[in-house]
Amino acid sequence: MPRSTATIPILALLLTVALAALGESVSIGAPQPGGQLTVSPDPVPLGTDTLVISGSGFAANKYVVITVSGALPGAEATTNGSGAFQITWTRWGGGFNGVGDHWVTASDSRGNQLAVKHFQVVDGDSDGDGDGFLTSVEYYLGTNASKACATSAGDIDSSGSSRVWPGDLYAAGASYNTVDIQDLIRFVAPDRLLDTNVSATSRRLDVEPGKGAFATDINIQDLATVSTFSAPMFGGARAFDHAPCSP
Ligand SMILES: [Ca+2]
Ligand SMILES: [Ca+2]
Ligand SMILES: [Ca+2]
Repeated sequence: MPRSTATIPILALLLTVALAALGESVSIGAPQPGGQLTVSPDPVPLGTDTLVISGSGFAANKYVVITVSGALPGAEATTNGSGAFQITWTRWGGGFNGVGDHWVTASDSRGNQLAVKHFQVVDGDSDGDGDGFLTSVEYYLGTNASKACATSAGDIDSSGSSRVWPGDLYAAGASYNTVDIQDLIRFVAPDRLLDTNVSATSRRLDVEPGKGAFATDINIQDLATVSTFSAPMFGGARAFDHAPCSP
């Protein structure tokens, strides 16, 4: 065999190793530093077909492979100089058609897992805990969509409202775990929030999300809902002045 043909593959191999060492000197055989992933929306309503997947805290200017468990396609992204990326991912075959747990995984080009983010596909049009409010409304309000009755001090927020039952806006004393006149008073005292738009602190009162037919988010409709809504946990009876919610 002529010497020249044997040396070409060896030179090519050496060149490849040298280039790899120059370009990725810290990552040969070792995973990139991992980062944080976020998914929007979170949770994901049933039927959603598009997610915005963002990452931060990864190595700068690196190729990242994105996978969503139980769904296709896989995707790829390249981090910017700050180690962040954002992609819009669209599920093949249409929207998520079942509730349940999923995970977004970011891996490097060698398949090393860098970060994992859990998310849930939820049915926003159901009232899973039977407290009279749809899951989508509970997520909007920030209340627990799988728990109806307060069971501990941790279920009450700093303003005195239930973190688990949207109707229980005043969860103290005789009004704890019940809906009564005290809950309606929250719309006007200690601060008058009726006929205002939501802020970070007043969103909890917007139990009929948004303005509807009115000029402001928190309006007479929200007050009417608190005084008239019925709840599956009470056999469909009106919640106002009903016996307390019992865990
Ligand atoms: Ca609830
Ligand atoms: Ca109450
Ligand atoms: Ca409203």
